[in-house]
Amino acid sequence: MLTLYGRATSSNVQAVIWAMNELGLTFDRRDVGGSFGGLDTPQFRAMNPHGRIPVLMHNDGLAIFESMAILRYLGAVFANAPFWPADPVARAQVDQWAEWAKMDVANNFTGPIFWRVVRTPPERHDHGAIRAAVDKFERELVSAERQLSSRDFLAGDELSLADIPLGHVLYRYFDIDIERRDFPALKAYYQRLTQRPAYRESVMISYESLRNTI
Ligand SMILES: N[C@@H](CCC(=O)N[C@@H](CS)C(=O)NCC(=O)O)C(=O)O
Repeated sequence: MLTLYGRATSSNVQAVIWAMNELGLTFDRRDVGGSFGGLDTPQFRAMNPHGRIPVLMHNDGLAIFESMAILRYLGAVFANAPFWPADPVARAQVDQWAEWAKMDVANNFTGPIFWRVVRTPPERHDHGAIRAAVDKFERELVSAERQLSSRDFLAGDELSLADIPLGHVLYRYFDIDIERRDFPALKAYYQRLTQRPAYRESVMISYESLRNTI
């Protein structure tokens, strides 16, 4: 049995929900974090000492925190190539893009851009900081644009674990009120993602409850 702890509006939770839906897994989800609270209880801290979501509980015994660790665990237990190949060389080719997408794409979006544009009230917007953050983020997207010019997905022609940390931030990137550079291959990739039921139901959900909350 799989139980996921985390509110559905958390981008890191969405990454895990999207992967589980792509893999056709059945799971329960408990709303914690944000306005639901519950991250400071001894029970939650026993699962994640950092008090953050997502946390995945497998078979009421194993609790895993950190979204990328959870994704790799799900890949190892429930998937194979092309999502998460067993062969170490093929897996490394997926993993190098997954690591880059989390560290250099997702981490340069959520706090630096989404929090500043959506979670911060407009009268406190720091337009210079927002522009600098978007420029930095888009410098990373240049690599994605180049990679996606010759294949349908980040690490090949089919969806893999590498697409999760890149793809889950794109809905908000393309939806929020900012000026964006033109990335034709990335835009076409995003359109392909929006055709996937798992992406629509896990990632393309309202973030209005997060507006002006910091
Ligand atoms: N590196 C962690 C980051 C986890 C994280 O920052 N989670 C946020 C939500 S996206 C959180 O727990 N925020 C507190 C809250 O929602 O109350 C991961 O990828 O899982």
